[in-house]
Formats: sequence, C-alpha cells, structure tokens
Amino acid sequence: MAAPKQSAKEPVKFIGGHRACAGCGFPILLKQMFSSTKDPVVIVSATGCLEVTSTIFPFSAWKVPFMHNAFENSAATCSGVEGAYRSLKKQGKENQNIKFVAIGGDGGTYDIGLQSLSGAMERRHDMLYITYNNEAYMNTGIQRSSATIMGAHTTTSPAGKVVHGKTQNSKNLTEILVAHEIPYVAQTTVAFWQDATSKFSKAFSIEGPKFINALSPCVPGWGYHMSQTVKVSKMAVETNLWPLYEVENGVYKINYKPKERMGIEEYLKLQARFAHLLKPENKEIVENIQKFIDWRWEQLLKKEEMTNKK
Ligand SMILES: Cc1ncc(C[n+]2csc(CCOP(=O)(O)OP(=O)(O)O)c2C)c(N)n1
Ligand code: SF4
Ligand SMILES: [Mg+2]
Repeated sequence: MAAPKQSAKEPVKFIGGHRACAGCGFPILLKQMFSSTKDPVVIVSATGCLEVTSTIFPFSAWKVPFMHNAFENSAATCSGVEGAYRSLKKQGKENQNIKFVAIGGDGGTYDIGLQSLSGAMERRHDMLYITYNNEAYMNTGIQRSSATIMGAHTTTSPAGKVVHGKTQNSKNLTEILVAHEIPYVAQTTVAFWQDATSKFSKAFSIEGPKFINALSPCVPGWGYHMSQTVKVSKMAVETNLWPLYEVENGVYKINYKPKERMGIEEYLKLQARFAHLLKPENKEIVENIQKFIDWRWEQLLKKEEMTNKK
C-alpha cells in the first residue's frame, strides 16, 4: 500500500531542536511514521533515548499528545488510553478517528516491557506498537540487551582477551509477536523510506493490534560516523541480518530479497562495536554469526513458502 501523499504545508509533528545525536536513527523513523497517516495520533512512550532527548522540560519536540510512562509499561498505558477512547466513542463524547501508538526502545520492548506488550496484543487493543531497535540500552551507557547481536561490544558485554563481545544471539522478537497471531507484524529500518512508510500506512489502516520492529542505528553505540546512518541501515538488509518482511494475518511476505547477499564482514567493518571481530583469531566467531544469519534467512524463506501455499 502506498503512503498517503503529503504536502509541504502539512504541520510537522516531530519538530527539530530535540537533543538526539546527529545521525540518530529514530528521528528519521518518526518522520516516516507521521508521514504515513493524516489522522490524529496519540503517542505513549517508554523511557529511553527517544523520550529523554525529545522532552527536556520545559521543551517538547512533539506536536501531538505525548504521554511518558515508566520504562516497562508503554503498551499497558497505551491500551488503557485506547480503552478510554473506545468508551468515550460509545458514549458519543468523541468522534475523531484517533490512532494510538506505543513506542519503546529494544530494552523497553525485548526485555523489560515484554509482558506489558504481550498483554496488550493478546487483549486485542486497537493500537500500533513500534520498537526502535538500536540493539542496546543506549540512554544509560550502551548496555547489552536481548536484541544485541552476537559479538557486539557493549559496556556489559565488553570485548577483551577472553570474551569477544556478546556471547548470545539476539532474541527473535518479531517472531514472538507473530506467535501472538495479531493482524499485522513487520520489520523495517530507516534506510528504506518506501518500505517503512508503506508498513506504517498499512498498520494504520488495520484495526486491532499491530507491531513494527524497526532497526534504528545509533552513532555512539554502534561506533560509526554520523554521515553513515543510512549506509549502515542498508547494509543490515543487504547482508540478510535484518530482513525486511511483514506478516499479515499469518501470511509472510519478504519485501526485499538481495540478489546476492553480502557477507556479514561488510557490515561488521562499518562499526567500532565489532572492530575486535575482524582480527584473524576471531574468524570463527564471524563464521558463526554468518551461519546463524543464513539459518534464520532459510527459516524465513520456508515460512513464506509455507504460508503462501494455496
Ligand atoms: C525500571 C527502570 N529501570 C531502569 C531504568 C533506567 N533506564 C532508563 S532508559 C534505560 C535504557 C533504555 O534502553 P532502550 O529501551 O533500549 O532505549 P534506548 O535508550 O536505547 O533508546 C534505562 C536502563 C528506568 N528508567 N526504569
Ligand atoms: S545515543 Fe544513540 S539512540 Fe541515543 S540519541 Fe544518540 S544516536 Fe540516538
Ligand atoms: Mg536501545
């Protein structure tokens, strides 16, 4: 589905002047999200870089209602707000078509907010949950989360002589959400504007719970130059590390299949968090990462084939 046409006259809903780092991924993502609907939007946000950098009292970068809640309950708060709205509509006290969006980082979604997210999806609230996944707890100093990929150096999975960054693979949260059998689940990332806006548009057009997992590069946490955000995001897709796909009512669609997937080294060498992996003695770790990526991709292809069988 194409994104709704925007005119330059339409008011910007996430404005400049916020304190996110130059080159941060999530301001791009927010522009993609807001350009995908003309309906009023209510935002509920977990604690994290996005909230901290955009709501420094007495300033706010938000031109829409914005509710900050605790780190772990963005989905629960949003479901409460959406429930109240439904009640007001029933009573004839509200007639706008409002979209409810809960946002959390990977720490606030993959880890600490998972039960709250699971509950809101299971109760079938009419809301969109977006995680901007920068693969660590960035706001508090780059600690590993269950979204951090194997081998990445973080302050709680440091690369040294014995251990070479995070020792576990990342959790596949997108598939956990697919298992909730909700109407719409998708993965996207900031470099693919058309992909992201199509997915936000589709999510806004569907009634019920929706989930979008958006890979969102982080300049200091990943260790790349601020001019390289789009390149890094693109390479995550070209290497099959972060496939662009969607699952609509249980049917998988891979939105982009690289003609020839690039080797993961091409992605690793762009970022300081993986610098230690490029040493010859860590070749085996890189091979294991590659094997894991290829295995996940194969699983995804099979799911697409299986769910599209007539
Ligand atoms: C219950 C609770 N524990 C810890 C914190 C401290 N804290 C605030 S933001 C944050 C990290 C958030 O990580 P993530 O959700 O990935 O968002 P990011 O900062 O990466 O954007 C932490 C640990 C908190 N606010 N509340
Ligand atoms: S630390 Fe990372 S996620 Fe946080 S504002 Fe900076 S670039 Fe964005
Ligand atoms: Mg994070």
